[in-house]
Amino acid sequence: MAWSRRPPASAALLLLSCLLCRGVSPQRPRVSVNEISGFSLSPPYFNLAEGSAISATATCGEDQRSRPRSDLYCKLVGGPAIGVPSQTIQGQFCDHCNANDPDKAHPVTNAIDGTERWWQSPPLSRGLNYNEVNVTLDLGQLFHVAYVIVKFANSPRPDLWVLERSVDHGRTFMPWQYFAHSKRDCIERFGKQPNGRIHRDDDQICMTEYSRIVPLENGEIVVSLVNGRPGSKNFTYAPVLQDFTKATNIRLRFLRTNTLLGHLISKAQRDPTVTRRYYYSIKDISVGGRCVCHGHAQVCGARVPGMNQLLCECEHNTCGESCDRCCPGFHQKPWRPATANSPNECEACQCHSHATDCYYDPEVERRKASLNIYGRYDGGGVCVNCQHNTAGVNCEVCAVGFYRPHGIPRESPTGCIPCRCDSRTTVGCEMGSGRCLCKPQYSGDNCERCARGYYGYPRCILPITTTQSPAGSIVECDCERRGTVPEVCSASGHCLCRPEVTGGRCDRCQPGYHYFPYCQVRIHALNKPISGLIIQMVM
Ligand SMILES: [Ca+2]
Repeated sequence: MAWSRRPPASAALLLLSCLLCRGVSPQRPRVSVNEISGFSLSPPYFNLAEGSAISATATCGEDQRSRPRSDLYCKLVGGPAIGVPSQTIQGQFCDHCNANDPDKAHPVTNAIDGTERWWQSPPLSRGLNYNEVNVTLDLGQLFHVAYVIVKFANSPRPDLWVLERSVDHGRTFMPWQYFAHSKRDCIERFGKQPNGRIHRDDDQICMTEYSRIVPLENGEIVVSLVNGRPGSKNFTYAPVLQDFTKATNIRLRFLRTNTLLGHLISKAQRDPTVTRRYYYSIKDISVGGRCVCHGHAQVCGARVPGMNQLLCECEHNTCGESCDRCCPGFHQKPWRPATANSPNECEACQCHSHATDCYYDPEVERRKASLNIYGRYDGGGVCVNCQHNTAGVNCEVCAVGFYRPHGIPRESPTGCIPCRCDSRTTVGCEMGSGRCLCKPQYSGDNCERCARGYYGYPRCILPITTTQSPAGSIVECDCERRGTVPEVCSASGHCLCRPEVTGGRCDRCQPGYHYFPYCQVRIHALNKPISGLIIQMVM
């Protein structure tokens, strides 16, 4: 994993040193320098390719079902001065790929093995469809990628291809950068101006300089995804660039091999002596990147035993593999990435030692209904699963049926004790005093009688239905409640009407009053064209 195990290419070192040089003198070691930008923390860069899984859609010496086969290929130009005769055909240096022979196998894992061995695609003599071959790196988790360096082997660099990324573990891919030999291809194939200036952090550019035929072997392509972009000097303030550099998978989507005489390919494309010289080969892929920790970790590398995964060592009370959420119990404020100006720490909720977790509710914050650990109503933390018979946003009150006597601190785990009230007539009791709190239909110190307007203790119902009462002992009355005074009816069962209402059930207006249940004196309706119907009362 460390650079020291496998020294990177000179270009990689140069890029890496540029990435790390901010605030670091050139004499300092170039490895494992954690970047701290103000309050924002970042883990060091390393070569992500070494720990990734790699696959190719086609490989020389293997058929489409990965069974060994023999494929003849030749180098594009030149032959060995001293060559084995069988390897020279018409002056060309030729050889076979075969997955069965360790010396002639070119599996795609060779592209990240740190040795001189290389991956090779089937020559086009096996089929022109092998112009289109994908090599995909599965990084296993989300990383920020700063650069990709591809070193080719015994073939030129590709003529036409796209570097792509996925942020959803390979379900979908999007372009990162386009490469074409001709400017015309940039426009016609990709709809991009060739070698255009980068204006935005997420511009997908098309470059022509990396598709030249020379060098014929051992060419390199260096793709910097951070340097040269507007946000590169201020990465922690550049959310677009942060998003642009994220990837879980990287795909090299090759579309056309380079050819020595590109304009003759159409004539020669059926000629195997020509097309067996056209293929892709990759000696090494390096991917400079680091964990996505959102500014909340300086270290990323703690591997979960048995799992090929790197984890941010999150600080600032953040949790998750990329410190992308607040830890349980720290949701007083919403999660935010750290910036140079503020660590944006996750803040503990005030649950008075009665809960271990909480969630953030913006509506609670707006109402200033959540107390923070500093005693201020700031933030929107809502405690969940309050213990010890407590309840409330901050577990600050006792649950229904319990009360906390005067003088007992909120934090006391035994502070909330049961009310001494009849649950049939009460809704609990008062905090502090323990005095019983009656349900609406009851009143009295011990809720031992009906409230005003209710009848028939202990049922204490509203008098809304008419029943014949043979004994006359239970008084219920049938009144139109919109027309009565709050008491509804008298003890003898007569409906008590509002002054402007009449009728046995108080269900109509007195003479001279209109529109039950409003029963106004008189109403003029004026139809105005703009404001619509306006009702004007004339008293
Ligand atoms: Ca290699």
